[in-house]
This record gives sequence, structure tokens and C-alpha cells, in this order.
Amino acid sequence: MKGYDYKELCSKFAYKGDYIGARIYGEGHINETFLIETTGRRYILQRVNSDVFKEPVQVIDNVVAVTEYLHNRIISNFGDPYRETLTLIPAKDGTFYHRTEQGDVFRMYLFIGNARSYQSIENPEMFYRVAKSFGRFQNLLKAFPADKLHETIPNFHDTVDRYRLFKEAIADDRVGRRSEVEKEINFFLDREEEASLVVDAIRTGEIPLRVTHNDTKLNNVLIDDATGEGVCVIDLDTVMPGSMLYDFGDSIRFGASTAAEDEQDLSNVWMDLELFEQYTKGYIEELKDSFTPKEIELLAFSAKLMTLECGMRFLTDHLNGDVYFRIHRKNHNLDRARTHIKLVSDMEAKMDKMNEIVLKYYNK
Ligand code: ADP
Ligand code: GN1
Ligand code: MG
Repeated sequence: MKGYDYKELCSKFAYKGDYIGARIYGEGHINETFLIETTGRRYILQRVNSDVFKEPVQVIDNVVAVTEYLHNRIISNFGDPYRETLTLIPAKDGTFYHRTEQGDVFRMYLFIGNARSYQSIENPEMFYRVAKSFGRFQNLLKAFPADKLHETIPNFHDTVDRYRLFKEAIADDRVGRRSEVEKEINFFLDREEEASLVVDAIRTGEIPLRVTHNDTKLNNVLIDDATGEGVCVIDLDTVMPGSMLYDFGDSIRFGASTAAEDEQDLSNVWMDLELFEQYTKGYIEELKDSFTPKEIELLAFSAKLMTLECGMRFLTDHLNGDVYFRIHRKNHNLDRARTHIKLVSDMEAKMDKMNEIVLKYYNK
């Protein structure tokens, strides 16, 4: 982490109050996030990761378009637009970002207070509410003109393309780790056949492209301290045309696990069916009228697919020398890949039950 001059960076934005201080904030794997204290409100200052997002200004453009749209939708629903969606603070030059001389791109948001993001589910009801939040988010964007959005990371959830990148990393073996992880590599290679199910169905039109969030992990929703309701879906950098299965599956991957994403004791790692049920219930309640038959058929499967895909991305990054996801210890990405292998195996064993749960709420 570089030592930034936070005060100087903040001075580029039209925030209210006098600068007091800054500290590193949050647990995201991608951007660098700082909490800014002022004599007035608090703010979030964020460096957009330009290794991950090759065109950071396109990311900003997307966030501007999506948050302006949501702002208006929330007002027409009599909600609080400064709490229920992100609010970018304009830069003094009239844009919504500041580019430093070194080329780093920063943005500033209003800090949403009296709410927090969680790294794990504290009770099943909480996950039901999170599902409602992501479901509502999708509903609010139903009529958003998708052609206004840049593809901020090409082929983001194209699992077939993810396999291509994985095999490239295996062949390159850039940092000489391949021989230590043959078992893990084979776990993913053995499951390649199923990887195309969703992308194929998108191609045939059985699964519609919608405007989706694409990064629906639990810590990307802020939960109200007082009511326990999901107040705001954040981390809008990957809002792009995609499948609702990506959003459903990725939420289960992270939130329905009984352990942290990087748990080292795999005997603690399971996919909790009760949590799966609560999420499925909330998601189907919100989106009942939207599903196509194929989406319902693949809903439970998508949890496995997104877990498989993310686990493979962690292993790819381990093979590439940890160049994508931020790590905090040796073999961190390998540990993450291993929890995902355990979760995929557990979901395979529970798939019939998961499908029964989907039908129970869909046919209600
Ligand atoms: P990353 O892309 O690295 O995951 P996020 O945009 O998700 O970055 O931000 C990281 C964390 O910072 C979030 O999980 C959340 O806890 C916190 N956060 C981000 N934006 C806000 C905001 N506007 N108000 C309050 N907390 C925020
Ligand atoms: C990253 O940025 P964050 O931490 O919310 C990643 C997701 C992964 C997730 C795994 C842009 O999400 O795709 O599923 O880590 N975001 C990007 O925890 O690659
Ligand atoms: Mg995040």
C-alpha cells in the first residue's frame, strides 16, 4: 500500500467540512478504500484498481450512470437516495474522479453511516434480508438501458473463458507452483464440462441478459444497524449485462458457507442448507415474476458454478504469483481455492436438496 497524501487527494473533491484524517477501511480484495473524517460528514475515498479495471474512467462512467438512475428510482419509491444507493462526490474539475500524476484514479463517496457490511452471516434471517436487497437491486435496474454500460471486465463470468485463462496459467507456471497443486488443478479440470451450461443458455436465449451486479458477496451490501435490513448495495464496479444466476450463485458461494473464504481448517467449511434456503426464499420472493424456466432449472446449479469459477480464479492467481486478488499471507489464494473446492464438493452432495428448495419457493 502506497503512502498517499490523503488530505491533498481529498482537496480535489467538492466535499463539505474540513479534513481531519484518513484510515484504511473495509475488506475488499480489489480497490483501496479509505474512511475520511471531516468536521462535517464522513466520506469514502477509493483508489480504483487499474490492474483489474483496465479503463478506470469507464468504471466511473458506469457508476455515475447507475447511481443517477437508482437515485431517481429511489425517490419515486419515497426512499432516501443518499442512503439507499451510493452517492459520488464530484471532483472540483467537474468530473467524478481525480487522476494523480502517477496515474492512480480516485473517487469519493458519501459514507453511509449507521450501517455496516459483514464478513459472515450472523443468523439465517440476515441472509434472507440480504437476498431481498440484491433482488430489489435487480428489480430497480430492470428498465436500465444496458447499452449505456461499458464492459468493465470483459468476459467476467464467462466460465468457459475462465477455464482458458486457468489452463494458460497452468501451462505458463510463471512462479513454479504448479507441481505443488496438481490435486487442486485436477479438481477444476475434472469439472470443465459443466462450465458452459450458463453461457450456452445465454447464447440460445433461454437465459436473458439482464443488468446484474456480478459481485454479490455479503460485504457488498450495507446492513442497517437499527433494523437489520439491507440498506444499500455497494461496489458497483462490475454492474454489467449478465445473468441473474451469477448474482444468485455468487451470494451463496460467500454467504452460505459456514466458514470464512480463506479458512485453513477445511473441516469447518460447509455449504449451510438453512442459509441456502433463506437466500433462495428471499431472492425468489423478489424476482418471482422474472424467472425463465431455464433460470429456475439452473438456479441451484449456479451456486456450484460460481463457487467453482471463483475457486478456479483464486487458483489461477496463485499460479500467476498473486497478481489479481490482494493477499495478506503466504498461499492465501491457495487457501481460498481450497475452501471453494470443499464447498463445491459439498454442494454436489446436496444438489438434490438444493433443487427441492428452489422448487418449494418457486411453486409457492
Ligand atoms: P472492493 O471493490 O475492494 O471490494 P468496496 O467498494 O466493496 O471495495 O468497498 C470496500 C468496503 O468499504 C465495503 O465492503 C464497505 O464495508 C465499505 N464501503 C464502501 N463504500 C462505502 C460507503 N459509501 N459507505 C460506507 N461503507 C462503504
Ligand atoms: C472480488 O472486490 P470484492 O472483494 O468485492 C472480486 C469478485 C470475487 C471476490 C471473491 C472485480 O470482490 O469477483 O468474487 O473478490 N471482484 C473483482 O471474494 O474481481
Ligand atoms: Mg467489495
